[in-house]
Order: sequence, then C-alpha cells, then structure tokens
Amino acid sequence: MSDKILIIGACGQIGSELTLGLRETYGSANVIASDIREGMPELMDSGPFEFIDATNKNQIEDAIRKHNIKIVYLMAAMLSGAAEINPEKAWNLNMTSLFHVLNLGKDNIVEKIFWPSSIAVFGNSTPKTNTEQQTITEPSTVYGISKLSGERWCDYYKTNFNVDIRSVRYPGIISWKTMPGGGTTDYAVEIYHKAILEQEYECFLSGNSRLPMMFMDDAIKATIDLMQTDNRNHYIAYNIGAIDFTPSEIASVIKKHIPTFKISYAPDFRQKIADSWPHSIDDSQARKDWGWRHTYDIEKMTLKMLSKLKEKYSQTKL
Ligand code: AKB
Repeated sequence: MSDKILIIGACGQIGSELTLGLRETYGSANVIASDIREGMPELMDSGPFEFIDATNKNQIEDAIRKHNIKIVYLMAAMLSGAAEINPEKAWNLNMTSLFHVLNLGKDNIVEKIFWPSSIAVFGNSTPKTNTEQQTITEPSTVYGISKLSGERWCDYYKTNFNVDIRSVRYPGIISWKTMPGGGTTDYAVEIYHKAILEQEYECFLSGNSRLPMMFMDDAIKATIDLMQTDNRNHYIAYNIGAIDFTPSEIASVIKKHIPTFKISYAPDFRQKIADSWPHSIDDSQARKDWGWRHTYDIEKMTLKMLSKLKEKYSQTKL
C-alpha cells in the first residue's frame, strides 16, 4: 500500500492538477486534497477532501491523524502580485504554513515534504540569462523574500533535524484547467482565454518582458519525479527551466492559430516585479541529479492550450 498524501492548498492552479496527477499515480484513496474552499468538480469528485486553513496547525494535524498521512505537499501561498498589495498577510500565510509542515517533519509525524519555491528568489542583481542554481539571490518582492527565507528554513530543518524536504523553483506555470491568481506570470494564461473569447488581450506587462515559463504537465512531472528520486541531495530547491518568451512572442504564436488576435500593452505595478526576475533558467543540476526534462515547447503548449480551452468554452456554451 502506498503512503498517504495530503495536499494543502489543493484547489489553486498547481495544487489542482498536482492532486489529479498524484491520484493517478498513487490511487485516489491515498491522496487527500485540502483547501479553505472547494475546488473544481474534477478534483472534488475524484477523491477525499478536507477543509484546511494552511495557517491553522490543529486543522493540519487533525487531518494528518485522521488519514494517517506520511507525505505532505504544501501548495498554499500568496503569489507575487497579490503579496505586494498585502505584504503582512502574504508573509503570514507563506511562512506560518511552512513552519507548520517543517515542524511536523521535525517531530517525525510526517516523513516527506514538498514545498514550492520560485524564480522570485532572484532579484535585480542576479544575472538575467541562464540564471544559475547558485548565484546572487537578492529578491526585491515580498513574495520573493518569503520564498528565499523559506528555502533557508528548509535547509536549516534538513541539516539540523534531518527533515526530508524537497523543492523546485517554479517558473511561470501555464495551464487550462484552473486559473492562476495573484501572480506576475498570470498574463501567459489569461492571454489564451482572451484569445478564444474576445480575440484581443490587454497585457499588464510590456511586450518585451522575457520570463521563464513552463507548461503544467511538465511542472507536475517535475514535482512527482523529484519526490520519487533517491538522488536529490545537492540542493533544497532546484532550478527547473523549460521555455522562455515575451508577451509579444506568445501573441505571435497565438496569431498563427487565431489570425484576428490582437494584443495591446498597459504595464502596471507588476512590470517592476517582472523586470527583477531572470529571463531564462539554467537547470543543468536538476537534469543531472534526477533526470529532469521538459517536453512542451511554446508551439506544442499553444496547440494544447487553444484546443483544450475551445473545448471547455464550447461545453459551457458561451
Ligand atoms: C508568480 O508570478 O508570482 C508565480 C511565480 C513565478 O512564482 N507564478
């Protein structure tokens, strides 16, 4: 029998598809989803669900005892854009929830933990192109500061208390099942929805803002592979890269399929966040240590996004 898994923050963009991926891999009964709100029907109908506020240790511990959980994925977080608007709330959610799960590891209540870091750990002083695993990390955003602090705390718990904690620095993640919320890379999901629904999109970043990105299927594969590997001891949080593009480049690829599509630009406060992040990521260590490989390029991702969203919107008869 497989060890039981709890996903905290299962109804968010990555949590939703991670829950489905884990249920497919380990069996639905072994994967307990949890969040402060209900998620999409596919998630709610495919296995057990608990209401958990990630900042409430008692609620987490009750679920762990009830389901005899051995592995936790902590996916609840406030992302970069939202965190700039609510700094204290973001710090509280992002750090309190992490301490709760790290302490469960320290007390040997759970055996293995996944916690996502982000390209947001890098800042203006970091080299922008093919940003290396170990380089300058001076984040200038609330979210980035919480992710970098989180990485250091994970390392501390691993070194001092032997906690098995694993992490990747996600780039922007693009998916069609659940909308992202509060991030700077969210434009790269919104653009596909607007392309199908309105054939136009006003982007909140400038046309030449290059950022590292990844299709959801690759992100889920990276996460599950890292949790399964025996060879991940070099780093707490691995760089993982896949593709990188600008808003104007992704608009050109969409235009090949929807020739009437038009993009315009109205950069807002998120431009400063995007400007502080790398353009592309060097992920050679993850490739070497646990065989990380991405499979979606921008063309293949666009084809899948457009066909899945067309299907989804035609079913809702818009
Ligand atoms: C965000 O834009 O805040 C996130 C991230 C890169 O971690 N998608």
